[in-house]
Amino acid sequence: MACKRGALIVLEGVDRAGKTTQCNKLVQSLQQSGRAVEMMRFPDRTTIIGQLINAYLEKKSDLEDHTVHLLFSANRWELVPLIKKKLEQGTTLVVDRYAFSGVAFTSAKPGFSLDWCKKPDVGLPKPDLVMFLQLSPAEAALRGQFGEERYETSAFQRAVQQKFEHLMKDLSVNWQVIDASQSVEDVHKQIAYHSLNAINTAQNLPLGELWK
Ligand code: NYM
Repeated sequence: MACKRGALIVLEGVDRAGKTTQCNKLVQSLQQSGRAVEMMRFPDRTTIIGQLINAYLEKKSDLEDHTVHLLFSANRWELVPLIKKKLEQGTTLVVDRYAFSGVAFTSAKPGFSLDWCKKPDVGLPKPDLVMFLQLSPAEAALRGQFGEERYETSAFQRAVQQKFEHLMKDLSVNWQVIDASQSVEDVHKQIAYHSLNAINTAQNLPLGELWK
């Protein structure tokens, strides 16, 4: 029989919730326990599509809103062959943002329905676990100023948070909400616990298709 597949684990949340710190810690702890694990992040700014997105986020270029939404999605699709290959080889992937950020950020713009925003990502590899790092706008404000990138204002982040809340009502996705106001170590313990469960469950299940 082929080797057991790895799990697709996603961390989501509004900006400054601690996703990147927690992804790094999770990868490190899984590696230390001898598991095959790698980190990915979206947008992946290293590809040609990713470079277009990067210039847009850094406000070095302007892109029409539908167009940039489709570029974010294309940036995930271009990595699907690699994602599938790694998972099949038994490597667990810890992913910093995925299609949920894609939908939450674009649908927070005027004139975009959640339904339209989901369409381009329908059929992507379905995460075995999506952990949402929950942080109130007030707590996020205590973590310092926003950066200079597009979308980094508290009004927009509040709208994004509401869109994430809609997405989390979808029980076809394995959501776990994590209180990100706790200490880095306490947040990590919960993330590690849910991740180990997901890794154990996923190894005997086929990879699903998102929103299908
Ligand atoms: N973002 C991220 C989107 O608007 N759509 C997407 O599909 C994804 C994956 O890009 N503000 C937004 C959310 C963030 C920014 O920031 C990427 P970072 O710091 O690289 O996670």
